[in-house]
Amino acid sequence: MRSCIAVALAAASSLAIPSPAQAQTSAIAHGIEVKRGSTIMRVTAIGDAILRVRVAKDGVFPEDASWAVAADVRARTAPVRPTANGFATAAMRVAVDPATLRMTVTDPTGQVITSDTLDPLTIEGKSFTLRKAMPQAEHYFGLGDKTGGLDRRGKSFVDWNTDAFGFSGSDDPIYKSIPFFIGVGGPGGSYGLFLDNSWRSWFDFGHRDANVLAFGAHDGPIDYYLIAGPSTAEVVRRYTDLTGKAPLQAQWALGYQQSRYSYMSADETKAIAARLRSDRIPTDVIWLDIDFQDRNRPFTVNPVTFPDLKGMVGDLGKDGFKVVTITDLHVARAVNQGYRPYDEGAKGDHFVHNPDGSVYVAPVWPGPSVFPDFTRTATRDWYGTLFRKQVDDGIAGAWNDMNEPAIFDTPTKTMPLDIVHRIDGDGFAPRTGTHAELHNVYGMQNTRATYEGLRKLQPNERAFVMTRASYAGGQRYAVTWTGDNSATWDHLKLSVQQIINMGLSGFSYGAADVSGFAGGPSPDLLTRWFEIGAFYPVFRNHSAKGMPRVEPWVDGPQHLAIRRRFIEERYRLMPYLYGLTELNARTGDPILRPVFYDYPSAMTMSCDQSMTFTLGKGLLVAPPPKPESPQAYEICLPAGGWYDYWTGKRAGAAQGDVPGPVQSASQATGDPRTRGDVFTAIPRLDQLPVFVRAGTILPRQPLVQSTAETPAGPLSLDVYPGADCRGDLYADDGHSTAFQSGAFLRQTVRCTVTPKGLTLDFEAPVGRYVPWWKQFAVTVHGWTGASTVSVTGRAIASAPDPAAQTASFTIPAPSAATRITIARR
Ligand code: NBV
Repeated sequence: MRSCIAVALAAASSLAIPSPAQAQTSAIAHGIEVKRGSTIMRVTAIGDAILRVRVAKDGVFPEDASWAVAADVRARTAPVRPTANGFATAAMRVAVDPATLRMTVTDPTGQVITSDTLDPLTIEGKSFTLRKAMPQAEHYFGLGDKTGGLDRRGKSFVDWNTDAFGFSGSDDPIYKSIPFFIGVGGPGGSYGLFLDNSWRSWFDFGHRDANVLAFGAHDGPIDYYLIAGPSTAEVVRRYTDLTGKAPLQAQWALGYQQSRYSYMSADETKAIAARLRSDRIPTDVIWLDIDFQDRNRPFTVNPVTFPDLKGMVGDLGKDGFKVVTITDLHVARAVNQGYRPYDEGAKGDHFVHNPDGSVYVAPVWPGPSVFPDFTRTATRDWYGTLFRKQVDDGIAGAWNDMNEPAIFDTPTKTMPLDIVHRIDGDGFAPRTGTHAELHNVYGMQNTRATYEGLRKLQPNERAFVMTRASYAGGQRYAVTWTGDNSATWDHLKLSVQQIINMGLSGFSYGAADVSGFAGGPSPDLLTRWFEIGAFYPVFRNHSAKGMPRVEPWVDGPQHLAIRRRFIEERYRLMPYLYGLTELNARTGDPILRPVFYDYPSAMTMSCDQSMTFTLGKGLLVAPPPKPESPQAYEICLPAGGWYDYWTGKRAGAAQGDVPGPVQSASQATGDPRTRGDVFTAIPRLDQLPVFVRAGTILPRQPLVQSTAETPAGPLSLDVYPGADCRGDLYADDGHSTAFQSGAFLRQTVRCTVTPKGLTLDFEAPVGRYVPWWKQFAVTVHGWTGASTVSVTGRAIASAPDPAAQTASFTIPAPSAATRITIARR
């Protein structure tokens, strides 16, 4: 039952909303409802730190439905306590001025998390605009895959999935629509805002009006979520509680991946594979682009150029390669030609329609094509079955391209807005919707059909899908890449910024074509791209037809040696990387992150950090912010202490180490453990500065040529002493879903600096999976002098290396809680 908790006469009125005679606030279950004329605003708590805000423009709320937020999540609630003009949860206080609908959200101490402007809402016909204040100190991140640099402040963006071949660093919109951003640096800490609206939407971060953050959509529901932090990490974790975690990928998805538009024949594909192996370039995946198909028809294979796809895939599999093939969503309109996707689709009425009821036909790669109605459950289920042959042929994953959807020979590059889709499920009553409503979710539903189809066909295997277009929540189905970038230094930089922002927007498995898709990279650019790409969550080399070749060997042995060294390093880091993906699947923490994610103080450090990123909390990668320039640049290391990844020695002015490309220490004021550190680095093409947080225990493995190979020898554990010192080991079979029922191993290792040296505590492993490692090769960094190492009181041999400043020893992998002490002699 509703109780009226405040009634106010609307003395003041915004220009935008017609002034009502009366405005009224009522307490409802888990929130409040505010009526102002014919507008009703409902704010409810679906968690202590997550609010849902819905506005009925004309007194009637649209259906409670979402492509992004599952019904059971939308149904969540949190306890609230009514207040004079709103309510409070354990983490937020909400106040709404009934006269203007102006909402202010504060933390329990009264610090403003976010507040509306004085005229918070304008409704014009079917479109709406919402406005929030933009504190001076606040910066904005997220929005998925956008150009325009790391920080969104001062810029405006549109969400409308667009095939953007050759996009520039300022083109907008491009392929994806993720209407979610994070405000960082405001008085109440970081917060997130997700506008759950699939229509064409837009966000303006002080572009039009420097103090106003405005966003809106051309139609559709006013339905948004406010997510409190106060840390950025808490916002991202909560956002992925809301829209779903990315599922754990197979381990091979983390290996090096070789692609080209296109490897034209089985012979060429095998030759590429052979060269990768003979040149000792560790590789896991080879990709087949559209030319492996018969006349560009999805779900076919060219019988002349790929006469025995299954045989080829089997042979490559024996050599440790997986094969991923492209499957565009369009279906060739091949009437009476025995083409199953068309015949079945037409019979089952699975294609989208023109307003007059006829099937919509438009040109794409196969010529005249028809388009599955992916927003309809029955069509997704049918589409998923089409992957049976690929699965039988041993294809490891699917690549969904062109799913904005891209259409040829039309200025809009996509379907007309009045094309008719059918929708059902996800809270939607069965009904039709126009392309204007469903454009931005069409690609996501394409990946959903593919992912669910693959999961049904192989219920015990994880499913790998790569997509170009998507919408918020699409991370549940597919990994993604940034589309048709270009072989320029600007694009190399942009790729890092795109992947960072995608990771903050739920899409933790980001990739960009290494080399740039369009144009040919200089040898130096390609080498740098390999170096940085080796730290991307998904590492794929890909380039366009007619462009110069960009496989690792194309520029001769010196460049190849550098490129190979970085690919190898990625494989050594596989246990760490795989641990990060597993962490991501549980928490939503991105694999590749902005530095401020784990180190908020980095926001105020002086360096240009527009290309710096962390891989998990433990590794910080600092490429030159002007990657084409030979000029010296500054690297900021947040407080806490760091080691140089390559030399293993303490990095920092205070320690006097000047490792690797870091030529001179400068500007360090005070103790770097508390204030952070600034270095001057001189770029060298063969080196990339990488640092390890003091307090990291980094697992690494012996080199393999693919993840299919079992590493020979012990797992390395490099201990970099420091505060909160720990390492997390994770292993499972790398491909099946058995980990979900306990077939995994998780083991935490901690280290503590003691007056005599160090203790290393292995917790007992959890889970029933038996990993490949039998021993740990432990290296303690920053160690000088001889040491006595004992395992649960029993002395074992250790080897000090004064030059490297390490102490090393090897132990059997403990199967129970074990303490190791390392004492100075
Ligand atoms: O399938 C061909 C390409 C593909 O290689 C690329 O990665 C996609 O982004 N595809 C676009 C279609 C046409 C590109 C000009």
